[in-house]
This record gives sequence, structure tokens and C-alpha cells, in this order.
Amino acid sequence: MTVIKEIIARQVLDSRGIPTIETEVILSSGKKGRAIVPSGASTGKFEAIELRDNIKTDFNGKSVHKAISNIEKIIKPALIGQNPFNQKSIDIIMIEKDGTETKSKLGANAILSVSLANARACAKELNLPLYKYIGGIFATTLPIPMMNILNGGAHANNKLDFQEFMIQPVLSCDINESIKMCAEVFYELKKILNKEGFSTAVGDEGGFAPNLPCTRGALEIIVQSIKNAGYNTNEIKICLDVAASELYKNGKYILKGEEKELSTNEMINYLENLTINYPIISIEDGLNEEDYYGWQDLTKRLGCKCQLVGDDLFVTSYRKLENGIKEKMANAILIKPNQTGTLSETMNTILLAQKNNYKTIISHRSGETEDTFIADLAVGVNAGQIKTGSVSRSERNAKYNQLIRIEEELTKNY
Ligand code: 2PG
Ligand code: MG
Repeated sequence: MTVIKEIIARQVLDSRGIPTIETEVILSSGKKGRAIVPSGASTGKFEAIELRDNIKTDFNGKSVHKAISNIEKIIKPALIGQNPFNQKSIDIIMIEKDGTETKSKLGANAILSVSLANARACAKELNLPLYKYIGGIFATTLPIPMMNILNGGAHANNKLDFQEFMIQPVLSCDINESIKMCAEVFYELKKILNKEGFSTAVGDEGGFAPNLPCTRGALEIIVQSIKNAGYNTNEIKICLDVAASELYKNGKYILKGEEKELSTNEMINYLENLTINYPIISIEDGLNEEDYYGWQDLTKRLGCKCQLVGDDLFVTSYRKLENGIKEKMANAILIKPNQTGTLSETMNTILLAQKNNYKTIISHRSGETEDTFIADLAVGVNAGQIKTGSVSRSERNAKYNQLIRIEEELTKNY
């Protein structure tokens, strides 16, 4: 029987130059799996905890030596000799060794890196592509990209209140075509920004981060870019990540760029108005992560015409999603493996969503790496959608390129 023989972890860098963990799980057969964990900026209050050293003189407190030492001293001895195909038991061993609700003792970054590397090692052992190892022969649906083209909020230093403006080619049914359509809109957007004298420097997720004055201005420019690229707004729709938890102070939504302070009800009106005036089909974190009555109201009012995505609201947590389903909050969930900290927990949450007709969108973090695990995961669970940034930074393109490879493999059937 194949068992886990060795685990090696090291500190590497993410796309913001911030340390993160790369882990290799080596099996007794000699097959290896490797994974690097990403990191968020607008993190939800209830996310699993990323362990950092907090030593000011070491990468400004961001180094991860403690988490790595936890892998070497605690996780590795517990997993050596274990059957790697028993992913659930592997994850449970780590959860139990940690013993906290939020994985704060060993670090969700430490645990996730091992969990993902283990799954990859198993796929290698069986000579299967990762998506097929995760999902089997029915893992055949390529996700529709939700592509970020304008950045604001915590991902840029401009005045845009909303964090992400994305486009989605809703009628395209192949990944090459979807990526091409979005890329062409991105080029047109650059031309317009250039012409109007705005910066074309990009934000953390590769979308442009111009100092546009307001949300409506951003939406106008996106609609124009879609048209200039030769498409119409039936073919390409707009998706928003408001990241409203970042805007919420003392019971109000503070839209600095717009010079507005809105109550929950006014914020819902504001969002509804945007959906009436622009081709918006999806709104993520339209309200604060704890504005539960607001979420119920938002869902009642917009839920039948708009995808309402819980990111900070659900933090990929089974329990939070279960409660959200019961209380009728949102109708879709953003899935980020590092919000929960293991592959098994991520899978459980996805299955719960799918069983209850909540849409699933597999997502990157704003601090990413060349690791393409989420591309395989999106196909493996037939998620339907993926959010993995723009087409202008290689850590984002790595995921699109992996989807292109997977599509080729699935259609050619080799
Ligand atoms: C989000 C994510 C990814 P971050 O809010 O959806 O786009 O951002 O990783 O900074 O939480
Ligand atoms: Mg979000």
C-alpha cells in the first residue's frame, strides 16, 4: 500500500511579494504533490486563520516560519505512514492536531498546503489529471470566467468604493472563446482609459485601477468597452464584488468615492438601481458579513433576477452556508479553500451548495501564486463559474491557461 513518506515545506512568495507556504507531500512510491497557498486582503471576519510570525524585522511581520515549523514538527509526524487516498482522514488528523475552531494553532495556511499537496500526490500516483482525481469521469464542465477588469476598494489605491468590476461571457460555451471575449474587452478598456487620461496601471488582481470618480462612471466605461470590442450586453454581462464588509462602519455603508452614507435599506436600493440601469447579473458581498436581516431583504428583493454571492458572508464554511440556506440569504457562494483550510471541508461546502441549488464560484485570492489548483477544482466539482482575476498578471493567467489545457484534454479525450 502507498503511504505518505515525507513532507517538506518552505517559505516562498506570493504575487504581492508576501511570504507564503509551499509544501510537498512525497509518497512511498516516490510520487510527489506540491501546493502553494494564496492569501487575501479583504478577508472575512470568520475566515480560518493564516498563521504569520509577526516579527517586524522579518518581511514586515509576514514571514511564515512558525507555520512551517508546525508542518515539520506536528503535522509531518502525524501523517507519515498514513494512506494518502484517505483525504478525509488526513484532513481530520490535522484538524484534531490543531484543535481550534479557526485553525489558529497550526495555521490554516500550514494545514491547507498539506491538504492540497496530498491530493496532488494522489492524482500523480494514479496518473490522473487533478480535476479527474477530484471529480471522476463526470468532471467535464469548464467554468465560465468571472473576469476582473477594474479594481477598487482594498485592491487598489483609487477612489472606487467597490472592490471588483468583472465581466462574464454568459453565452459562450467554450473556455478559449470566453477568455478571448474577455481579453478583447480588457484591451478596449485600456484604450478608453488611455484616451481619457486615466492610469492603466493594474491592481492586485490584474484589473486596471484608474482613479475613476464613481461606480456609475466605471460601469459606463465597461459597457462602452464591451461594445467597442464588438459584443453586446446580452453576450457579456457585468458582475460586481462590492466587498461591503470593508465599507461598513457603525451601521452605515460609507461610500467615500460617492460621498454617500447609506443605511442597509438605502444600500439595497442603490444596488437595485444599478441592476436596473446596467447589465449586472451578479453581486458579491453586496452587504456586510453580519448584516443578516439585510441579506434576507436583499435576497427577497433581488434574488430572482440577480446572482447574490456570499463571500465574507459564508467564508466557505459548511455551517455558515447551512444557516444561510435556512435563513434564505444569498443564492450563490464563493469558494476559497483557504477560508476553511482543508480540501475535504471545501468539498463538503460545495456539495451542500449544489444540493440546495446555490451557485458555486471557485475563487482565487488577491495574493496569488503560480499554483493552479483552483482551476482543476472548478472542473472537478463542475462548479460552473470561476473567479480568477484579469488577463494581465501571470499568477491569474496561470489558471486560465490550465483551463485551456483541461478543455483540450476533455475534448480530445486523451
Ligand atoms: C474577494 C477576494 C478575491 P481577497 O474578496 O473576493 O477577489 O479578495 O482575496 O482580498 O479577499
Ligand atoms: Mg469577495
